[in-house]
Amino acid sequence: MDGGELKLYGAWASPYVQRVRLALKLKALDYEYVEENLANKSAALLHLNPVHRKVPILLHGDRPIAESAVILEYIDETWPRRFPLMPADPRERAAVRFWCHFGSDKMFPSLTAVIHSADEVQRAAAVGEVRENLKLLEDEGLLPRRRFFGCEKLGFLDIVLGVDAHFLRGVTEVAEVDLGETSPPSPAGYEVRSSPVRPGSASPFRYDSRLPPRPPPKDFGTSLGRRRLL
Ligand SMILES: N[C@@H](CCC(=O)N[C@@H](CS)C(=O)NCC(=O)O)C(=O)O
Repeated sequence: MDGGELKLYGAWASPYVQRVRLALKLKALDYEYVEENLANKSAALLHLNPVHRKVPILLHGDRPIAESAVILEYIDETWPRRFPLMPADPRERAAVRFWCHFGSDKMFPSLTAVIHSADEVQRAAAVGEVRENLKLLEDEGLLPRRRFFGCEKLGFLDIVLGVDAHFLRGVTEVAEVDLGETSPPSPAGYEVRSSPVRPGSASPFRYDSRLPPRPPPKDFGTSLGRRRLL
């Protein structure tokens, strides 16, 4: 492996970690995976990401890289010829980065707010925010009227927003909320992501099969270091 072996520190329920796992899979890169207990972080995690103390952390040789979007760009730039993730056009790249921030700063926090809401009032507000965020994506034409987010080819944004979509399905199960009336019908609308990785590809390799199996919902929040779900 150029630059040394790859090791990923993660937590199974973290969409940020799943982003990196998907990118590594698409790039066909081998790596060692280390599952962290975020309620009791390892010394290695604290040493490798002393600023944020969060996963994912990708260790390439002896060089740690943190922050999922930074890691994705690092992987794409280090192995540019294997399944390029970023578009070539600078304006398209800027748009990808913009919506990537949207996923991290708005979409994902609204989803976790549903899980961690303390009562029905809070939960209704959080669900409302998820719906607003989905509407923003829809208004931008980023939800799956097309095969992939934003462009004709699976790429960076599919990894970022597609993983949020997977998380969203988990959220609806765990919090027992129905987001089905949103426009587009949220979890179902995302099912398009279950299509083969490459258009025309004969590969039976499907989106869900690239994600690790999900343990029972009760473990969903605790694995992210929380004591209770609701
Ligand atoms: N902005 C970071 C967010 C990573 C993040 O929030 N990771 C969570 C798991 S989903 C974590 O490690 N939490 C541990 C903590 O907050 O103590 C990224 O994109 O990588």
